[in-house]
Amino acid sequence: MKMSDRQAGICAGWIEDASDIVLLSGAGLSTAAGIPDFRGPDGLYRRAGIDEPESLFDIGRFDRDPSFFYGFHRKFLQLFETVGPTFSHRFFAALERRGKLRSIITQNIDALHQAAGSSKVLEIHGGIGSNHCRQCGAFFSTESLKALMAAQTVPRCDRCGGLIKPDIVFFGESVRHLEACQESASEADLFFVVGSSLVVTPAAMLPSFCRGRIVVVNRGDVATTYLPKRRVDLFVEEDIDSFFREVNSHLGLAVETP
Ligand code: CNA
Repeated sequence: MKMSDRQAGICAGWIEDASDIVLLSGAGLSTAAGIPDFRGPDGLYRRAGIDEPESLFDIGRFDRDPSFFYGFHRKFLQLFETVGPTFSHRFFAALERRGKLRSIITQNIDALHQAAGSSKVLEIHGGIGSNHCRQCGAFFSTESLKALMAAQTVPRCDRCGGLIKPDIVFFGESVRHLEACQESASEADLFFVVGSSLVVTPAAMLPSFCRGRIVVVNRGDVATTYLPKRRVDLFVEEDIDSFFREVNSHLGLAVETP
């Protein structure tokens, strides 16, 4: 029997026992949907030749030179025209329907958990679904932002000429829902970290609030600064969708097909 099959059996047993499951998801959960991650071997930064990923999402840099960010965001939004939730997004939505899930804390900005049917989602880094003018605060849907981007290199507010920014949390801005995320993590009896290198704080600190079991599913380096290896009950270095398909072969949840 493969090690990951044995781990899937153990994990399924823990899910059966649990009633307050929390998921902390990262970019690795969405790579199978076709959205590259930031730090994996085929990640977005490496592809774009960007050595310092933080510079792309640095709020000071954005205000000084928004064309740097928008050059990237244009390509990023194009990606979203063709993507949909993965098996694992749909698996966690099925856990919510089963009444097992306390919350999903996602570092992702792609709204694929909601597209899969999850409602208990805390977007700690915001999302691409809404945008606001930095000057007058006017709201812009992603569709209206795209229309402005079609005509301008850097989209400007049609009321005041201010700079429009997607509601993604940039480095230098405060994260969202931090208190609710910490509370969820502290009440979890089973905490999953899935597809995250755990290098971005404060999200990387959240597992340390958990008093229950911790399962990490990630193929690639996971920082141990805030989550020491000894604190992880199960470390699965396997493809995320393959692993949760195997877990579900034990649980038999009705995972909706897209
Ligand atoms: P990260 O630092 O890019 O780490 C992702 C991890 O997932 C890496 O260790 C990969 O090796 C691993 N991984 C990738 N694919 C798989 C797979 N199929 N099976 C197993 N492991 C896999 O991403 P984090 O989320 O930790 O970093 C935090 C940033 C990245 C957040 O602020 C996100 O907003 C941001 N981000 C989000 C998206 C998105 O919304 N989909 C995409 C790219 C980056």
